[in-house]
Amino acid sequence: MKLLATVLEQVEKRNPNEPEFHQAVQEVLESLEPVAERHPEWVKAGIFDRIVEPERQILFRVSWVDDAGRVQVNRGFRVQFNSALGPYKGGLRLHPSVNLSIIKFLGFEQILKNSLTTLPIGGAKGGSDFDPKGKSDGEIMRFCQSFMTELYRHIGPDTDVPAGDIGVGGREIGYMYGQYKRIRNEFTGVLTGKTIGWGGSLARTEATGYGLCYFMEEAMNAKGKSFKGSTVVVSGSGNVAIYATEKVHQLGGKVVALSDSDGYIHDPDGIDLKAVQQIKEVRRGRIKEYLADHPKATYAPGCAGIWTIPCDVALPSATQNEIDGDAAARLVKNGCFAVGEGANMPSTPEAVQVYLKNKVIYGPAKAANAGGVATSALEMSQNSMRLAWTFEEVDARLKAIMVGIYRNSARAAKEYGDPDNLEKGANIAGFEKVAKAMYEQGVAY
Ligand code: NDP
Ligand code: 2IT
Repeated sequence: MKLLATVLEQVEKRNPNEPEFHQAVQEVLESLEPVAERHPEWVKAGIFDRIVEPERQILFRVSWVDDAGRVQVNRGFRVQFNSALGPYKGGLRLHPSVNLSIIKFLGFEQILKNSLTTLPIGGAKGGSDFDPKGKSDGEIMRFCQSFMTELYRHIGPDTDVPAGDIGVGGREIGYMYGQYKRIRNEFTGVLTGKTIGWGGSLARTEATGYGLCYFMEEAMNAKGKSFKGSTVVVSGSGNVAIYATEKVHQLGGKVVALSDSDGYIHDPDGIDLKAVQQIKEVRRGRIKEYLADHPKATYAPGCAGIWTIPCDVALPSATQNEIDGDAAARLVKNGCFAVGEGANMPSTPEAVQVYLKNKVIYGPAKAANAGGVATSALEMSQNSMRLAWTFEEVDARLKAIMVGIYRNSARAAKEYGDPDNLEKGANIAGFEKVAKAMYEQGVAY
């Protein structure tokens, strides 16, 4: 990096102890060097310096009362990163590991991801270090209400529209929406990922996993490959992993492994998805319970081992940095020819180097998993119109958007002289649109 080295230096200096944020920024800036060379007017207008600094960061106390009557205190976050293209948009993560570095890396990625969808949404992320595991329904509800009692003043259907991420699904969105409505006395599209019947969009639940497969199918077809007949390993067993698995099966592939934060299951006959949905969506149980009525399946504790299972395609769909350089090398050695990122930043920089060196068809997160937020934007459109589209209509739009993201990323990669590098292509294509908007909107003196 020449032109942009000082931007990265400044980010590291200004934001000490934020390794995930540094990682996400560095990966993007490395791709953008040729863009900076081609657009000196963007360098002069400080676009690169401005895009790495959030427009607003909100940190707040979330106190709530547990079932034993004890007062609990968590920390809430909302980072409103960039509003050049539309209202801030991005999910809320509830996980004990949540801190400012993680929310900022996610918010930064979200700017470019949302740009790639072509829909009018800016970038944001939020959440809390609250751990939903083992909490009763009442505790979840009281936490979500307390969280929204502060957050409501910072969001709105034309300002900032949060949604789900790790630990936040239809149940949590419902409790948060109820509290927002109670306080504001308004029924608007302030959150997406709502359930069906009161403003949620059909196909939003499926959208991230389905979109991941639509993107990867397009990328693989361009290289004469496809899901049909392929063996697939998916990590995680949450929203993204479940619906990625469903779509892989519909497209003629076979998912043989899934995981949670305790360990992974391997079922060489192909995962029985209905059983997994019963365990995870209905009982909120652990993936290990799959063994009870699947005697041929095996279970191993720990997350990393899942990448030692031979497969054609890997779809990491749990969390950040779950595939390191060694795991990537092992995947390649076992014949894996494609990696599609359902999770955000699941591959370390070393892993990405292994993919690129070995010509693995690599679908980077901000492109491959954009189907969730794209369908959130379709939910916003339906809420504004006070109309609801059919499942087929939303799914068809989702598919067209994912194919478009692939083509736009491949186009930018080619235009900048690195035709097979979809990571570079996605970064450049996503950035160009935001940079142009920021440039045209000027800078306040
Ligand atoms: P869920 O909460 O539904 O599922 C998360 C899954 O990942 C669970 O199986 C969970 O296991 C596992 N997991 C979470 N944290 C860790 C960890 N630190 N180590 C190992 N396993 C872990 O979340 P989603 O499926 O919604 O999200 C998964 C990924 O996809 C995240 O990276 C998210 O940012 C990304 N994403 C989600 C979108 C969406 O629309 N939901 C859109 C785009 C990206 P356990 O139950 O044991 O915690
Ligand atoms: O990472 C993501 O894109 C999401 N968690 C979905 C965000 C959204 O607003 O639907």
